[in-house]
Amino acid sequence: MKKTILSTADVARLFNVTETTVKRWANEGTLKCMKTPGGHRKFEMKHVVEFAQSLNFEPVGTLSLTNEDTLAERIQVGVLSRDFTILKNAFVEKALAPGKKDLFSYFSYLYQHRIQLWELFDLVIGPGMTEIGDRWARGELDVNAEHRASYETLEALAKLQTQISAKQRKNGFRVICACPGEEQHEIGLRCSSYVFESEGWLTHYFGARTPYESILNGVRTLKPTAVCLSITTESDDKKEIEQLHGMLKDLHDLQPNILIGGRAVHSNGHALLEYASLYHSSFELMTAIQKLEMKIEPRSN
Ligand code: B12
Repeated sequence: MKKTILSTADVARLFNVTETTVKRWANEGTLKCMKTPGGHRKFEMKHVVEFAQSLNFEPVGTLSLTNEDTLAERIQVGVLSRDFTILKNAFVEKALAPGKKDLFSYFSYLYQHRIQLWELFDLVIGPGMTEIGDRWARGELDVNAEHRASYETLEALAKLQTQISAKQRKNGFRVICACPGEEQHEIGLRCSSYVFESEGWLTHYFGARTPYESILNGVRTLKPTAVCLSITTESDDKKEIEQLHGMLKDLHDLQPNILIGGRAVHSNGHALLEYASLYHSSFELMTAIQKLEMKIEPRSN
C-alpha cells in the first residue's frame, strides 16, 4: 500500500490507540480525513504529520516501507516516526542526485517538522556525508559526486540560515568560527555556527583554511566570547602539530573560551585538551553553549 494514504487501522497502530479513538478524532475534525465511496475513512500522511505535530503526539508504532514508496513518502514516514536512518538515506539520495537543487527544501522541511537542528546535523548530515565518503572510498562513486554533494550541502545550509537566525534575538555573546590552517572540511563548522546562532549568538564566520595568524588577529580585534574551531584532517607531521599547538597556546593567552570539535578530536584529543574543551557533536555543543552562558556575562560592545 502507498504510504501517503493511511487506513483507520494504520493510524491506530501508529499512535497505539483503538480504531474508535481514531474515528473520534476524525469525527471531531482534529484529524482531517476523507471517505471512500464505501464509507471507509482514509487519512493523508501529511495530515497525520500535522496532527501529530500540533498535539505533540509521539507516534509509537511504525509504518513499514515497501519498494513502491516514493522518496517523498519515505521522508514523511521518517519524520512521523522520527526514523533517522530513513532521513539520512533520503539525504544521501538527494545529495547525490545530479542536477537536483532541492536539498534546501528538504532541510527546511525537516526543520519545520520537529527535527531539531542538532538532529539534522548529528543524525542526518553527519552520517550521510560519512556514507558518501565511504562509498567513494569503495570506488562506488566518482570523486566529483562527493565534491558536488559537499558543495550542495553547504549551499543548502547557507539558505537554511535565514530560517534559523530569525528564531531568536541576539543575546550579546559573540563567537568566531574557523577551520584553522589548511583545513578544508567546512560542513561541521557551518553546522556549529548555526547552533550558536540558534542560541542567539552573533557569529563571525571565518570559514575554511583560516591562517593561524588571522584567527589570532580576529580575536584581538573582535574580542569574542568564544572561538569555535573545527578540525577534521589528522596530521602526524611534527612541525604541523607544533604550529597548531603554538597557535592554540597564543589563543589561550588571549582568553576567549575555546571550543574545538570535528573528526580529528577523536584522535588528537589528549594533545588539544591542554588548551581547549573538545566536543564531538552539535548536541554536545548546545549543552556547552548553555553552560557558557550561565558562566559569563555578555560584553556590551
Ligand atoms: C566532504 C569531504 C571532503 C570535502 C570537503 C568539502 C567542504 N567544503 O567541507 C573535500 C572534497 C574538499 C575534502 C577534501 C579532503 N579530504 Co575529505 N572528506 C569529506 C567527507 C566525505 C565528509 C566530511 C563531512 O563533511 N562530514 C559532515 C560533517 C557534518 O561532519 P563533521 O565535520 O564530523 O562535523 C560533525 C561533528 O564532528 C561536529 N563538529 C564538527 N566541527 C565541530 C566544532 C565544534 C566546536 C563542535 C562542538 C562540534 C563540531 O558536529 C558536526 C555535526 O555532527 C569525509 C568522510 C568522513 N568519513 O568523514 C572525508 C574525510 C574527512 N577526508 C579525508 C581526506 C584525507 C581529505 C583530503 C586530505 C583528501 C586529499 N588527498 O586531498 C582533503 C583534505 C584537504 C584539507 N587539507 O583539508 C579523510 C580524513 C582522514 C584523516 N584521518 O584525516 C576522510 C575521513 C575520508 C577518508 N575516510 O579517508 N573532503
